[in-house]
Amino acid sequence: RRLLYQDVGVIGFPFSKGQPQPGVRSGPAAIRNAGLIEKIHNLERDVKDYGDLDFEYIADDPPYGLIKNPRNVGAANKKISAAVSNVINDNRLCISLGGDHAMSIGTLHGHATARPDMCVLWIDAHVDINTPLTSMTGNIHGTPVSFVVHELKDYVPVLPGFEWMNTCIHAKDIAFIGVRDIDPGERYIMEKFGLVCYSIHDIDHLGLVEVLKRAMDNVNPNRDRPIHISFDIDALDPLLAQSTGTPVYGGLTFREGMYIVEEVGSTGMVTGIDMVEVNPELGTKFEQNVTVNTAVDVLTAALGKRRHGNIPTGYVLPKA
Ligand code: 4U7
Ligand code: MN
Ligand code: MN
Ligand code: MN
Repeated sequence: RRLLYQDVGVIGFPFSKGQPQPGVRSGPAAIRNAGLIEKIHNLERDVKDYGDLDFEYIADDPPYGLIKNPRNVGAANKKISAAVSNVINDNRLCISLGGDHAMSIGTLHGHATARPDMCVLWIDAHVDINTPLTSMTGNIHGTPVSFVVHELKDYVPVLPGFEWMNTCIHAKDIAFIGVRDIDPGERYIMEKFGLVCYSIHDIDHLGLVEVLKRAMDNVNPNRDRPIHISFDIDALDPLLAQSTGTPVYGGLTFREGMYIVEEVGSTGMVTGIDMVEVNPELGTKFEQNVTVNTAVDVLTAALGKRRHGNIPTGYVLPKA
């Protein structure tokens, strides 16, 4: 198989202004402390840690309608976009550690800047396609997809802080998997623009193998496009991921989560992965550990760790 990028770059975005809970800023540190870099290294991949980005705080940031912190979120995403395209232009698969899902405005924009032909698998309990005008919570982490899809350009106002950005993917370039909580405006948008969505119901009905095959046929029919996986930890069942801001019952099992990233990762075409919405300050100590360790397991599985086992290069079977 053709491996597009062998080498890996990890970058942290301790960012929380897309929703109200500050603890999600500790996501990158918790995921690093759980040994991510060493575990990637053990997979015999060259891995470079680009560290964490820091974001300047803009004190004067009144809401735009209901939407909170537009200038902080816009400015942060400008930096995130540049950082991600820099990692990908270094010929490394970019792993972006969050942070809340508002940061994926920047990760998708940066990935598309470096690789305009990329496509997106959005693994989430939610579709995050509210526009700033349909959002009922005013939290930008429920809206990132609306900012990047060309077809939605006329429906998304240019928020203060977002003057720098432009849309970067088509509606047909993204498929959603794991969905089970969708707002009325989002459902309307999904149907109006023909966005592809495989809900938990579809997984129950068709099985995950078929769902994943269909999703890849939708966004990557010739299997020749670079792939961005945006993995919201709340896609997984709250039993595995209680430490997240918006958990929803009845999510993906551990096995389903692992299967998705193993299968997509083994195409060799993944060039960007987001791991978002890990909030190590929510839940009990036990739930925090389970959530963070699961996030690390998802990432290493995407990078080639196999549950059937891996043989290190040069392994020699000891002779008696
Ligand atoms: B996440 C929500 F209303 N749709 O817009 C909203 F239910 O990044 C939830 O997927 C958004 O975790 C969840 O605020 C955002 C809500
Ligand atoms: Mn979500
Ligand atoms: Mn999300
Ligand atoms: Mn969430």
